[in-house]
Amino acid sequence: MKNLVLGTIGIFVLGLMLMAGCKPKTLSSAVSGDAASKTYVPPGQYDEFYNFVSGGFSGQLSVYGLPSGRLFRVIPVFSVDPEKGWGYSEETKPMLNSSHGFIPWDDYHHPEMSQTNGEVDGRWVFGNANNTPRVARIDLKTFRTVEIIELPNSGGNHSSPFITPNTEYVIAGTRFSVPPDNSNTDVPIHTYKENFRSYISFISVDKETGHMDIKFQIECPGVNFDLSHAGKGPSDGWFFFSCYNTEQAYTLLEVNASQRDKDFVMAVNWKKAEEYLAAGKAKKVPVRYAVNRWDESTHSATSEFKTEVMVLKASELPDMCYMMPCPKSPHGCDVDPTGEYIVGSGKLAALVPVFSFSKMQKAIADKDFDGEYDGMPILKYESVLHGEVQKPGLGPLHTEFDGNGNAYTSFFVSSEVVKWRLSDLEVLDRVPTYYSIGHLCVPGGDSRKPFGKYMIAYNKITKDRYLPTGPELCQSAQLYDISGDKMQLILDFPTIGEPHYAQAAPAELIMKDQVKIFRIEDNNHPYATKGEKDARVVRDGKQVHVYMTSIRSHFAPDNIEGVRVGDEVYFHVTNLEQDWDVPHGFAIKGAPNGELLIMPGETCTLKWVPAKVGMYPMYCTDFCSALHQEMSGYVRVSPAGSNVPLKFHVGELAEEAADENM
Ligand code: K7E
Ligand code: CUA
Repeated sequence: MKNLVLGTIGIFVLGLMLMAGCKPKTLSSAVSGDAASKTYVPPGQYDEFYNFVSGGFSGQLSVYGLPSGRLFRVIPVFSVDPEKGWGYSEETKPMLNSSHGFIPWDDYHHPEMSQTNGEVDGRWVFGNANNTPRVARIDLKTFRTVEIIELPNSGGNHSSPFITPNTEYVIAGTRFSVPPDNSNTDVPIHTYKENFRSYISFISVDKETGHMDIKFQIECPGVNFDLSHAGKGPSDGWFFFSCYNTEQAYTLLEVNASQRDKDFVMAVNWKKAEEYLAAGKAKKVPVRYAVNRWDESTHSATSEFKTEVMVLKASELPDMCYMMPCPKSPHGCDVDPTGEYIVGSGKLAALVPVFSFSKMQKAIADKDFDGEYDGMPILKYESVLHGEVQKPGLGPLHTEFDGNGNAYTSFFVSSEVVKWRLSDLEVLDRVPTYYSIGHLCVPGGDSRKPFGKYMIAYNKITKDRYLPTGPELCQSAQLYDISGDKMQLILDFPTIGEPHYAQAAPAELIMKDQVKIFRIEDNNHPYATKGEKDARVVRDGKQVHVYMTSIRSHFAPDNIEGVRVGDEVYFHVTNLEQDWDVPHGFAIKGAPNGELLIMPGETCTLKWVPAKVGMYPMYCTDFCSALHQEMSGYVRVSPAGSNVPLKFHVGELAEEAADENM
């Protein structure tokens, strides 16, 4: 008992350190010498890299240039964005559907770019929703979220969305175990061991369309999967997951899930899992989850609900899952570019263990086991260990690689990045971060072929770094040049939301297939208006459909009368422009949602139910031309039951409209 109490106090102290992080004593900027020239990108010139940074609790993905740190775009993913009408226009609403209804927010932690042959291919960025478990796919042709798939049997989709070397699968491991969806979920929380399970979802990705589908899930005992990475090269066909709370605690986890000296990295042979699936070893389980897809031919999203999933049980199927002991409450789980080394980062460990894939294979062949965990063999720690990085720093979280045999590990508690060599585990260099770094990113740093050159630290705390902004301060990114032996801090810039993971890739790779306009001939939106002569207003009972066009610098129609209080008015606005960078916006007074921001050749719909009689100006919200301020119009709203006839026009003056019902 005494030991437990003392141990508990120790953990509390460490916990406090973890919470606060440590701030280096000196407050100097630590930027030296030629830093400015290394990050200066002259006006009019392009950056060398795109940097995709998750926004954490903002639910968004932000796009920066490196080395300048310039912000180019914020992409709504698990969020609504009135600036772009995302989640407000009728077309985008289905993207945020789930079995819990419309969910306008989530917590986005990990961007992961698609790969071909283990190399970043620049097609898609995936992302995880940590709260209501979902995985998103963002298309880098349009920088839009084009698919969101929900995950059944899951709680807290944190170990996600990491991918296999040919983007065969995106995987998603549950952080919070829960009773399976089709079981009795109304059970006492203290029955955790008996009733709670963790799941890993293998989401297949169609090579052509990118469409995601849950191919199968693996059911495991109730632990917390934290992070993961796929094997590559020799370890292709395997997946590695850090798991904490192997104590299976369900309350005061900071103490109760920190009891064991070692938790695990779980190694999953997914090729074996595929064999079991093909051999009919999976159980078909009833569930309900949403698959939301954006279709750029109709410029609209649809939601579909799926009702079953195939489940493989880890405890019942041999040779599929193995546990590698890993000190202590591991967070990051990173595989080096050769695929031989797997780095576990125990948040409470004073060292960084590096596992060897070839030793792991040998240990499996020799049945070099140390008991089992719920039916899964535990491999002997010494047998699978390549070695330990000694005295690296405090609170290791994540590791990235430069492709030259070096690893870079972030240390939250000691606020630093440590560079070490994979072969002999020697520490080569360390640099402070300002402050409390979480993830870090080297361009291509989790792929088979890192692009190297830079390392970016993503920091949780920025006290005293920038002009203060009240109680909440920004988080930050810091850019280091890693082309030499020593890491050099060259820039720091604030981020949107809280950055967790990030990815970066050379600009040419991302620029090559980008869409500039949508061809109006290819617009298959059911309410598209392809020329001004087709602009019209159609009443269908209480519904009023406005087939509207926009082109510099007017809407057609721009005068509408005969709308009544309580009508459901749908403005289907087609942007007729066929020029790059000429969106038009649309807004109407009193509309309780966002604007529309319509790209050239696209159709977007704003729904509006006028509640009061009145004259409602509408206008273009994007400064599109010299006569942008003229791009406006009126909708006259009459009382419910009024007999003002439905009328619409553009450019027609009173003397021409002699039959007017005034
Ligand atoms: Cu921020 Cu990857 Cu959610 Cu570590 S996690 S920091
Ligand atoms: Cu169109 Cu401003």
